[in-house]
Parts: sequence; structure tokens; C-alpha cells
Amino acid sequence: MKVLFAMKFKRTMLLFLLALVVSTVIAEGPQTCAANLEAKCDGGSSDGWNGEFFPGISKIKYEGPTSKNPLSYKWYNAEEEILGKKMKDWFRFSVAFWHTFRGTGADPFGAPTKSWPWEDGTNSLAMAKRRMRAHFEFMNKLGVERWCFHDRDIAPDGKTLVETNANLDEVVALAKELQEETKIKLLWGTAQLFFHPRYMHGAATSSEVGVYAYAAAQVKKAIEVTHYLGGENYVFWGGREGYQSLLNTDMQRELDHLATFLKAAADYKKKIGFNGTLLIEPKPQEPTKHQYDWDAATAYAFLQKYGLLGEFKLNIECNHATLSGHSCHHELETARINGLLGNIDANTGDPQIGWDTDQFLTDIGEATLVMLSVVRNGGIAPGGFNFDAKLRRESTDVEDLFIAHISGMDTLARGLRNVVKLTEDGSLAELVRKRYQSFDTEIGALIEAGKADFETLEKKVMDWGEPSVPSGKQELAEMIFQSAL
Ligand code: XUL
Ligand code: CO
Repeated sequence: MKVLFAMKFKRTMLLFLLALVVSTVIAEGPQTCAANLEAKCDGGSSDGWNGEFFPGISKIKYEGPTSKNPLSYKWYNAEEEILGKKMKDWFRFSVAFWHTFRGTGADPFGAPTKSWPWEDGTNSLAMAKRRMRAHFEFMNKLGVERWCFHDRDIAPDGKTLVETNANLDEVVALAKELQEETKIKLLWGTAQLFFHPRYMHGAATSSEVGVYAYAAAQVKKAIEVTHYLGGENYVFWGGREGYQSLLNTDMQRELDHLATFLKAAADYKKKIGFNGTLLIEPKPQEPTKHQYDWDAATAYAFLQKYGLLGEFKLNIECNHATLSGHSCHHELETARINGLLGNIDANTGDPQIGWDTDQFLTDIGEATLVMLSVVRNGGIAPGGFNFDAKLRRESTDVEDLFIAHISGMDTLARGLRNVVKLTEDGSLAELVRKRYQSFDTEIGALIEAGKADFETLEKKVMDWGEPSVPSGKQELAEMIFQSAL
């Protein structure tokens, strides 16, 4: 008992510390200077950076599966047509600014490990602009045509909301120029409503009305800049919209407030003529012990209860799916069959760790299941695949940023190619069709149309006697699936 308590306590502490560091990293960048940048750490504020940020790396090309070049695509061939669409249009890949350009490698036990040459150790406006230029060069070289951001990871906080908004406007103006230059688009924007201490009780679900209002003002601005940048979607991830204890929480009131907040966001979106899709990103916990939009089914019930279906879709993150005790495939299918599959945060967790490790997805089987859902959905536009994934702490070379994204993209591309094999082979679909064929009968059709009452069915049983129950053929299904990988 004692041992179990100690283990649980240790895990909770670890999760808490991890969440603290992750939020810090997402919001503020390095809190301490990287080891070899000490000299520049107290203030380099010039945004002057001449030449390329990634001078040794040229545009990443498709070289095919036999290539041994780590800086090439082996499976992702952007222009190749597969199942009636170009590969780039199936995926609509996006770089997540917060991980790729604000991730420092810090963890609950250690300082940042990355020392990217363009970073000067500050969180200045000048640094924000230089970082944005590095980000666009990175995407251009990688051949990724979309990006995603939180308001606070692209521009620093000011002393007042007015100052903060002005900082954001300055960086957004540069991002707009870079978008025009490179033809790279914004997949989605979002507001960071979890790092600042004012959000410790939540944002839309805070017990303080002033915080609710502040969050509204922040989201208003974030939707405006997303619209200005031509964003195709806008995301709500409610990192602190949950509770730590039900004893001090009025759950009904908090859920009502969350719904009111989301309704106001949907109204504001229409008011300013923003046509992007609003997306809710479910996650069960971390940093809260219970987050209200636990999983896809919970988010669906919430949207239905508050009359918000039609206004929102879901952004399914694979690592969040496993945290909620589901597979990513389950969450994608739940979203898909309810018409809510809007976007995918393509990452994965580690089965031995169990928290939100945000790793690049490199499991081909997993990627194939993800792509089965996407193909069944007919694609995910105007959503896409956002790499909500970061380098491991120990990966510290600039080229690792490229390798990680290439590997994630190639894995998903293999998933798509495997779906083609499964579709052409047809035996998995046939196995599923056969499994339900007893419903392709007169009585089955009556049941499915809701026209077979219990008396009718009882009479049938009297005629038929004991039903014959065939094998589920799970191992055969697994064998067919594996043979496509
Ligand atoms: C946190 C997470 C966020 C959202 C955007 O777990 O996934 O980065 O994707 O706020
Ligand atoms: Co995410």
C-alpha cells in the first residue's frame, strides 16, 4: 500500500514538474542560457542575421526507398498522386512553431540542451523576428507548406494587453511577409491560455470573472491574427480547463462557462468574416488532473449538449489519445463517424513512460491505422497533419530538426502507401463485410431501419432456434493488416 502510494506520488510529482517545464518552454523559451551562449545571454537584441540559418542544408528531395541519405525523403513524394490525390494534399503537413523553434530540450531534471546558432538567449522582440525567419527557411527547405503557432510562442508578453498585442502584431506582420514570399500557409493559430499564472484556475473555466474576460480578449486577438494570416483553422486546447479537486469545484458552472466562451468565439469568428474551422483538441489530463474535453466522445457529448455541433470539429492528437486510454485510431474513428475529424496533431507517446512525450510518429503500423481513418474520411482538408512533436533532449544537432520531420513525414507516407495495398488487396474489407452479412437480409434491413419490434424478433427466434455464431477472424484480420506493412 505504502509502496503504491509512494509510486503514485512520485508519478504525480513528475507529471507536475514536467507540465511546468513544458509550459515554460512553450511560452517563454529558454529560462537559462544554453551552455555555449553565456556571453550573449544578457541581452543580445539585434535581429540582424545575415545569410542562411541552415547553410549546410539544401532543399530536401524525394530520393526513393533505396536512398541512404538521411536528408532525403524515401517514401514521401509530395507531387505523386495516390488514391486520386497528390500526397501533399492528403497530408497538408505543418510545422509546430512551439516545439521546433521554442523547444529547448529542458526536462524536469535538467536545463536546456539545445544551442541553436540563431538563438541569443533572450525572449526579445528582435529575437522573435529572427526566429520567425529561421522558421520559414526551415519549412521552405523541408518542403512543408503549412505552420501552426500559439500567440505567446511567436511574440513575447508585454506589460499590458495593449503592449502584448502590439508585440504580436509586429511579429505577425513579418510572418505575413514571409508567407507571401514563400507561399507557405497558416494551418492554424491558437491562444496560449495555460502558461501565465493568471490562468492557474483555468481560462474560460476560471473561478475569476476577470480571468474569463482576459481569456476572451486574448482569444479575440488570436482569432484576428489567425484571420489576418489567412489561417485555415483555429484551435482550442484547454490545458487548464479542468480541475485538480472536485471539492472546491462547481463543475456544472465551469462547463457552462466553457460553452458560453466557445459560443462567443464562434460568434466573433462570424462577425469578422473568418471562415476557418474552429477545432477542439481533446486531452484527458496534464497539466490538470482532469481536463473537461477528455476524449473525442466527451467533446462530442459536450458540443451536442450545448448546441455547438456544426460550429466545431476536433483536432485529434495521437499522444492525447493514448493518455485517455484509447488508440489514436479509436479517436480518429470516433471523430470521423460523427463528422468531426478536423485535424491531426501527428505525434506519439512512449508506452514505457505514459505521459505526453510528444515524439515524432515512427511506427509504420500506427501510421497505417491513422491513414486508414483519413482515407475513409476522404482526407482532412481544411485541416492537416501538424507535427505537435519535439526532438528528444539528447538530439542537439540542427540537422536533427530536419531528420525528425523527414522521418515523421516518411512514416505517414508509408502508412498511406500501405492503405493503397490494403485497398487493392481488398481482403480486409471483405472480412469485415462478411462479418456483418447476416444483417444484409430482410430481417437485418428491418432491424437497421428501426422497424423490427421485440415481438417480431421473438417470433423469429422461435422459428430459427439457437443462432449459429461464426468466428470473428481477428488473427486473420491482423495477418492481412501486417502483410501490408
Ligand atoms: C498540449 C498540446 C498543445 C496544443 C495546442 O498537449 O497538444 O500544444 O496542440 O495548444
Ligand atoms: Co496538440
